[in-house]
Amino acid sequence: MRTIEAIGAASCIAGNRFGCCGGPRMLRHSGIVGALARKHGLLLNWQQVLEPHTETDKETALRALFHNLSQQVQTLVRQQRPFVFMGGDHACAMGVWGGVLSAIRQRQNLGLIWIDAHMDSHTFATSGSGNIHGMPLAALLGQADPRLANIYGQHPFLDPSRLVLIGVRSYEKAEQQLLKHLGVQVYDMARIRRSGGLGVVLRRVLNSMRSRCHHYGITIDLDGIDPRDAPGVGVPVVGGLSGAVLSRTLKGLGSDPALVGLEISEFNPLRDKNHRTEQLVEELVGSIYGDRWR
Ligand SMILES: [Mn+2]
Repeated sequence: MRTIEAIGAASCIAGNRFGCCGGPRMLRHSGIVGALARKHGLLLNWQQVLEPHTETDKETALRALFHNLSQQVQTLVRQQRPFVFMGGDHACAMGVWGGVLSAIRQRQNLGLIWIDAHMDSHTFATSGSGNIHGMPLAALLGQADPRLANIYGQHPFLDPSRLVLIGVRSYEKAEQQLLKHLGVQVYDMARIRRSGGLGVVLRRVLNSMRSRCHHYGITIDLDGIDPRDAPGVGVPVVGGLSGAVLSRTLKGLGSDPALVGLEISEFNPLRDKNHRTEQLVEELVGSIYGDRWR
């Protein structure tokens, strides 16, 4: 049996729909707990699940939440304890990966695999909706406008050459231009098909991470996966990644000491169908960190 640190943030105030704050509760209290132990040999050691203080204004609440989240993450990374973080909406990535970057303090050494239907690279200046969960990558890359930079806080920035997006199929011109300008690798669905499929692409990206980075992390926005496999998300987009191929390809990755942690975001239990998304979360966490992968 293996034990992994679990952290969570029940925060959905940066999105356009409420419901994804139920994610951590699900992973902590549902049948997943038993299934992870029984089927995958995995126990989750839960830390306190954070919540935003919504009596203040939203941006102040998020800044404080991400600061606290970053502190939790930094402690784990410094102690070399790999973690699974359960969101919450994807804005939480600012606290999670900002925390990892603060802990390792060598920005050139962190690689990040960003699985998502969207580019999440807006700022307040370019976003039509103002939804902050569409902005975490701009902040992590050091491309924020002053309002967004204030939410991100004093964290170091991600090196764009060590970031790879996979599963992208819904974005706006300003986001695409920003990532292109920075030279970020983007595997949209067409490029994934041209390159031999998700399994081939993921293995190639993982090999590149291992050879070029001392540490790397994975963030899975569940909307990157096809809505047939993961219907329980806030912003579903058809034509996405196969949940089965994703969990099969990531199997056993948790035994790689270079993997600092895993973020799973945007799970909305209220929109799930027949527990499909819930089971996929179990499969992903179990196959990455469980001990039954040989
Ligand atoms: Mn996202």
